[in-house]
Amino acid sequence: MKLIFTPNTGYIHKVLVVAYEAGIVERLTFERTRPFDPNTTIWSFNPFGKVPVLELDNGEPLFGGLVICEYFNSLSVTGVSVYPTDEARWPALRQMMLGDGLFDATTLLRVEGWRDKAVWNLDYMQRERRKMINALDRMELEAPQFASAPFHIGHICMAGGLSYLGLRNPIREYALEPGDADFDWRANRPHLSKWFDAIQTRPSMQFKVELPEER
Ligand SMILES: N[C@@H](CCC(=O)N[C@@H](CS)C(=O)NCC(=O)O)C(=O)O
Repeated sequence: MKLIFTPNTGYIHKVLVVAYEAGIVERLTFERTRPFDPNTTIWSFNPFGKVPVLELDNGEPLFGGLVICEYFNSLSVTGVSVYPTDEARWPALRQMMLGDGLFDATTLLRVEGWRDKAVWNLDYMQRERRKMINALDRMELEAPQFASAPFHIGHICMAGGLSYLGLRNPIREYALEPGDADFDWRANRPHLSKWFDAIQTRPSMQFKVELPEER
């Protein structure tokens, strides 16, 4: 199986974390692509032009990071499933969407900001910014309970969203509101910060794929 994605130092890719937890990393090959490069190959696999994509051994693609996570989990040889089936399931899935929604809003805000500032769609950017802040605040609210559940897809997606925000911070970069130039998601979110730091020790969180740069 081939995972087509954009490896970024410092970014926790949810699909890689699930692959590691499932013990199936050896079954994967990796290909780097950048979805916004004009010569990206991604469109031939995914009608939406997004990474990540998984090309199965029969040539069929799976796209949508969350679908790839479920697929990897279904192949687990470690006995680990990151999808709880008991009462932890719905909080886990809610937190999955919090993390993935944070990632999506961060990328959408970032991409809008690539346009010339004179033609920024400020209403749209404010909406994405609001989603990011709301997701972070909701995570902070729920964070005191994170440690009591077994490690799950919600934790993985939230770690992914937060690590992306560590890498690219469009709130700080575009400074739409007073104070944004110093924006730090950790400020006033002590429970979330503590939890995020604590899970970094997990081997699956540290797993990285090093690929040569595209030429
Ligand atoms: N939540 C989605 C996020 C995918 C996503 O937005 N990937 C970005 C990474 S930059 C992308 O490929 N964007 C290209 C585009 O929006 O056209 C998933 O996990 O599949």
